[in-house]
Amino acid sequence: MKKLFIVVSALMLLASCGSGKKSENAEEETATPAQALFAQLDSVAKSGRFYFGHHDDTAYGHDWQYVDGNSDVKAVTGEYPGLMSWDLGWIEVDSATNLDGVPFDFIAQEIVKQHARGGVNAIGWHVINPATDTDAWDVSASPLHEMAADSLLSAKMDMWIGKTADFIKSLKDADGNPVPVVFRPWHENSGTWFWWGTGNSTPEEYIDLWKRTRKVFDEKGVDNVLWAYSPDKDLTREQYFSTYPGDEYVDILGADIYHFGGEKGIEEYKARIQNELPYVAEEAAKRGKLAAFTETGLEGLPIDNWYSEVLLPALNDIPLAYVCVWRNAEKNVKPGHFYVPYPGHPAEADFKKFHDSGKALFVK
Ligand code: BMA
Repeated sequence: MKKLFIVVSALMLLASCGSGKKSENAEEETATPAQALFAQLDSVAKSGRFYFGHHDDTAYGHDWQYVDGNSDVKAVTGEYPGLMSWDLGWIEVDSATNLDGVPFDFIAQEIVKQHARGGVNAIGWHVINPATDTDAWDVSASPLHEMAADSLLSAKMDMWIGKTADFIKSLKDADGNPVPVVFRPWHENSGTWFWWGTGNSTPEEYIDLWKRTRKVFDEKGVDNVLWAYSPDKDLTREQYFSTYPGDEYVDILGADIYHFGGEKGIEEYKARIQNELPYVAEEAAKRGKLAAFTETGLEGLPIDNWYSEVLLPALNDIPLAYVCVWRNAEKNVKPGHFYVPYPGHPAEADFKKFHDSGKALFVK
């Protein structure tokens, strides 16, 4: 779905849409790729539907890896997910593959293919701790406490951010036009498990990290990005906004909320959604932004009708641009770590029902 030349509405231009550049002539304007993606997501959310998303969808599945055109979602429903999510972790150290073994050139190709199908791509980044060079989960050192005063660390961070910026900027369709993507850095910061999260950064340091990220992207002229902010679960509105970078830095207000505890955890999961996503959607609307359920899922799908009887009712018509579940790791690599059913799994029929509900968008 190419929307490079669509006329955008004045309302849409109220949003910062990636580059923060606003139009003087809002009525008759050629949309930037980021604005076109914003409009695409906005119209879906306003129609009461959402793009269904799946992480690493075409890279590997429950019992396959790197088979051209394969997708567990497609194997079950006949269509690819409307949104594909990818991760740039390890691009910062010039690795050819990301932290889960997915080659960056494969990710770039799949992003272009998904865009050509009329689908959407979202990019996250599990960044290595720059103080220890280990991984994103290493909270033994808190580089953000040092960043402002440590010019070497600061330069290293900027260089790493620059590598993600270069990758995103390089995404072009077959005609050489930029492919717009959702970029969702510094996610789940309200949790304590990442080095940029609570306990390892003050709200000011976290917000400075967003400003730093944006500055590097802007200096490199990257404008094919919608920026997504996505803290975790169990947050009051005040807590959610205590680390919010600001309307000029964010296009999509998200939240990561998983279902834990199988059958017994259903009510807790629904309550967690109802406690957070309605105000996220309300604030997004008020600010001219989009809302999204940026990460969710039930690992191993022990509830056969989870998609139509737990997830869908829990969303309860909250206007969301997309709802993204996590990856289907290959069974020999990480057994039981999957979030959509594969052919033969007992949740298959229900996932088809979810697909046919008309609420969740998939692409051919
Ligand atoms: C986690 C798990 C890990 C993976 C990480 C980053 O939720 O899926 O196996 O390495 O995300 O993708």
